[in-house]
Order: sequence, then C-alpha cells, then structure tokens
Amino acid sequence: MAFGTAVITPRWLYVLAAATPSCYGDPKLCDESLKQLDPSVIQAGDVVGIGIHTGNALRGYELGKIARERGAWVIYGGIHATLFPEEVAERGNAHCVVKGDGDVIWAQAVRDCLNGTPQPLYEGGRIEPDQFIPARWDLMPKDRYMWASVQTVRGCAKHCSFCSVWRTDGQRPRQRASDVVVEEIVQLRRRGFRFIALADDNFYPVTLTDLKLAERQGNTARLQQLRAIREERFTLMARLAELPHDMVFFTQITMEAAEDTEFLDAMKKAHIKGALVGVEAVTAEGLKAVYKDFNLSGDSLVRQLQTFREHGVHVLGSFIFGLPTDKPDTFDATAALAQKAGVAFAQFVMMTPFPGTVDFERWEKSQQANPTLVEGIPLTRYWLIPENKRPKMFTPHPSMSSEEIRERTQGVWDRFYDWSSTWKRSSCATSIRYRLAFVFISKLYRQMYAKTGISSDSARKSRANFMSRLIAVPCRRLFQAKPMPDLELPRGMKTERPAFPILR
Ligand code: B12
Ligand code: SF4
Repeated sequence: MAFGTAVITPRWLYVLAAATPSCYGDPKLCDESLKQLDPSVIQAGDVVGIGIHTGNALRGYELGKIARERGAWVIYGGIHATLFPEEVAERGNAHCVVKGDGDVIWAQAVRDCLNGTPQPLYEGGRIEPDQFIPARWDLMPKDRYMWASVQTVRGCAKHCSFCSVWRTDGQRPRQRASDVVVEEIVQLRRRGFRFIALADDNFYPVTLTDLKLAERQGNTARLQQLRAIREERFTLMARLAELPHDMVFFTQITMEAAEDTEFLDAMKKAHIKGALVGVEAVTAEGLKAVYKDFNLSGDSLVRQLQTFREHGVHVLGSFIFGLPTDKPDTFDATAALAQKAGVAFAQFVMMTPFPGTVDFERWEKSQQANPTLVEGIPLTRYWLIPENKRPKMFTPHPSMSSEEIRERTQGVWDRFYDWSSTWKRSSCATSIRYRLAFVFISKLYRQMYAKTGISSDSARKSRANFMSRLIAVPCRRLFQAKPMPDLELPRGMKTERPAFPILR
C-alpha cells in the first residue's frame, strides 16, 4: 500500500540515476512505496531498470512483465537478483540481470540494450569504495520522504547466521572517503533534509578488539589498514560535527561500539543521535544460535545498551523471536530487558530465513528430501507464494507453534509501544515539541510494523494502514527543515565536485 509519503529514500534508485549516461537524458524514477507505477509512462524502446529485494520480488516480476509487453528493455538488479539471477530471468521477463553493485555496470547494460545487444547476465561485482557513485538527489520528488539515505561503508566483518550482508557485500569494509559523503550530505541539507540515515551495514567497521588482535599478532600491514579505516571514520565524524546543529543522523552499528566510548563521543558530536543495534537475543544460548556470541547477554547487555545512551547515542534495539532456543518466557524477558536497558525504540522481528544466509541454506537442505509445497510452490521459495497464502513463519520451532510465536511477538510490540511506556521514554527529548515528535514517531513505527508480517488479521492490518496514513504526513513535516541553499562545505573541504558525476 502506498500513500504518497515514505520514511527513507531508496538509495539505489538515485545512485543508478546518477550512473545513467547523460547522453540519454534524465531517467524517470518511480518508487512504488510512494505511488504505484503508471504503465503508460513506458514507451517501446525504453530501458526499464527494476530493483528488487526478496520481499518485493514478486511485484518486481509483475512490473517486468508490464514493461516488456509495452516493448521496453527490462533490466533487473538488487540483492534478490544477485542471489537468484536464473529465477529473475525466467519469471521476470528480463532481458538482462545485473548481479552485485550497479554503479559501474549499469551504464554498459543500458548502452547494450539501446544498441540491441543486451547480455543476459552482467557481473557488477563488489566495486571499490572510490567507484561508489553519489546519488542524484536533484531528481528526488519534493516533500515525499522523511529521511534521505547516504551510505558511508558497505560490507560487514561479522557472520551472523540470519544475515546475508557479509556474503553479498563482503566482510571487508568498503568505506567511502569522508569528503564525498559530506558533499552529498551538504547537498541534502541545502534542499531541506536535516534527517539522514547513514545506510550502512555496520558504522563501526573496526573494533578495539580487531586492533588489539592485529597488534598481538605483530601484523603491521593489517594494523595500518585498520588504523586508516578508523582514522577516516573520525575524520568523517569531525566533518559531520561542523554541519548545522539541527542535523540528525541515524545509523546501524554493532554492540561492540559500547566498549569504545571515544567513538561514541565522536558520534554524539557528529549529530549521530541514534543507531540500530542488533541485540537479536537476550540469552547466551540465543546468541550462540545466530553466531552472534560477540554480543553480551543478561545484565552485561543492559549495561552495554545503557552506555550508548549515556554517551548520547539513542538505541533502536532489534530483537529476533522464533529462535530455536526461545521459550514462552523469552518474550517477557526480552520486553523487560528492552525497558530496563532504556532503548529509545525497539523492533521485534520474527525469524525469517532470508536467502543468502546460513539459516536459509540449513533450512533448504532440511527441506530437500520432502519439500513442503504451498500452491505447488516450495516453501523455500516463499517470496513466490502470493502474499495472502504465504505463511507468517517458515521454519518450524521445536516447542512453539507459529501462531503462538506471532501472538507473543505482537504482545511484546503492544507492551513496548503502549501510551504510558512511550510517553515515559519520550523524556529523552529536550523540548515538548521534540517529545511529541518522539511519541508520533514511535506510533508511526509501531503501525508500520504492524502491517508487515506480524499482523495476519486483516482488520488489524487495515487499521494499521489507516493510522500510518494519518500519522505519516504530520511526521514528514516534523522532519522537514528550511532549505539552506547557501550552506558551505565544512572547513578544510575546498573543492566541490559537480552535484552528480557527468557520465558520457
Ligand atoms: C538502509 C537499509 C534499509 C532501510 C532503508 C530501505 C530503503 N528504503 O532503501 C530500512 C531500515 C527502512 C530497511 C528496511 C528493511 N530492510 Co533493509 N537494508 C538496508 C541496507 C543496510 C542498505 C540498503 C542501501 O541503501 N544500500 C545502498 C544502495 C546504493 O545499495 P543497494 O541497495 O544494494 O543497491 C546496489 C545494488 O544492489 C544494485 N542494485 C540495486 N537495485 C538495482 C536495480 C538495477 C536495475 C540494477 C542494475 C542494480 C541495482 O546497484 C546498487 C548500487 O550499487 C541493506 C543492506 C545492504 N547492504 O544492502 C539492508 C537490506 C536490503 N534490508 C533487508 C531487509 C530484510 C529489510 C526489511 C525487510 C527488514 C524488516 N524485517 O522489516 C525492511 C524492508 C523494507 C522495505 N519494504 O523495503 C535485507 C534484504 C534481504 C533480502 N534478501 O531481501 C538487507 C540486505 C539487510 C540484511 N540484513 O540482509 N532497510
Ligand atoms: S547482522 Fe549486522 S553484524 Fe551481523 S553480519 Fe549482518 S550487518 Fe554484520
């Protein structure tokens, strides 16, 4: 469902727009989270690029069919296309599928299509950070998004079992130079964006433990490399600190950052006011089950989460329910821990085996001998099952039914976001205006999640849709700021590249 306002800009769309050779003119962009595509805009001979992740792959295939029927060239990309190029080619009416990063390869695929020589598969690979293309924000529709998104680093050194990032984006952090990141942010602030999501997998790519280990091993080359990455992070944060004080950044980070208070203090100065921290599980067994035993559990976990807040970084705690180690009392224990640790926001997601993950592979293997089918489609291809027939959980739990897990998860959301708890948490805001904004955002966040996956009951879903629509517009206004067209780059950054690269 789209209602003309979205939370975060889909960055890939604006990056690919910038990667489109200028000789073909400005591309027309369509973000279906704002408004459904009007097929009549597609003309025969056009090139249509469709970006898909697993959750919207089926809709992507519908769009591919529409575009191809209208005589366009159809190119797919995005994480799902990277993981399942054959499926995309077969089901999506594709002329071409791009695997990996699109920044560089997109121009070639477009050119080949327009010359009538498309190749079925293009390997975009993992490009180096100096090849990442800054987005074309000049093509963004006005007054539609609450947050813009800028990526500073791609990849993550960890290897959590439920996450595909370390496998698709790699374990080596590919970190952009701070200059190009800040230039993009300044352009966004000039346009009136003061809330920016740093769309990184892990904003803290080098931990103190990594440094100590390299030191202990006497690995000078690695130590130098790690120090350079860390130094660049501090340079970036120092530059962000020089931007207007009304700016607010939000990112994703591992819990280990709590041990590095110098880093947290730099984040605070840089206006990075919040971070999603993957807590996942509150018990040691749960953490082991998802290969995340670098996280702490119990009271030490509470302490670590509190450290973020004490250093001015508010936490959006992310918790997973439905792990094999979960028991009925895990739900209450998690809700209590989230309250005790003082996290500002929380999300409670149900275990989903996303393709490309260790969990997915394990599950696929277990299904090989006797696959479960829904409408003739193997459950391990759940994204191809029409949404109204799709189960809410895919992997059986050893002791609880899917319905029990769903209901208990819903209960934790309800408890965490009830009026009194939300109002209490809003005391972290510095004025009554911000306090109200905090309550609004909490409610919007909760409503948006209520309609994704967790709620199977359609009355509840349509109520959630109605509430999201109602809250979204005032929320977006709260996020807007007066444009600052004359905003200068921070000191020490003299040269400014064109707002977007001109490719021919
Ligand atoms: C920021 C982010 C978000 C943000 C913003 C999303 C948005 N509107 O853009 C928020 C927090 C809202 C979010 C939400 C979710 N996210 Co998210 N998110 C990310 C994150 C960290 C970065 C995405 C990003 O902006 N990257 C920067 C751009 C430039 O890179 P890119 O998108 O990969 O695009 C490049 C290539 O893929 C390719 N490409 C992409 N599209 C196309 C199209 C064409 C035609 C071509 C040629 C190339 C191409 O070229 C691009 C440039 O190189 C990724 C992790 C990751 N590393 O991708 C997860 C990720 C995409 N998210 C993921 C998930 C699961 C979700 C949620 C379902 C979580 C949840 N439980 O609710 C929701 C779904 C929301 C939705 N309906 O879209 C998964 C997807 C897994 C999968 N197999 O689909 C990822 C990979 C993280 C993970 N842990 O595995 N997410
Ligand atoms: S969940 Fe977070 S820490 Fe784990 S591999 Fe993915 S991005 Fe890295």
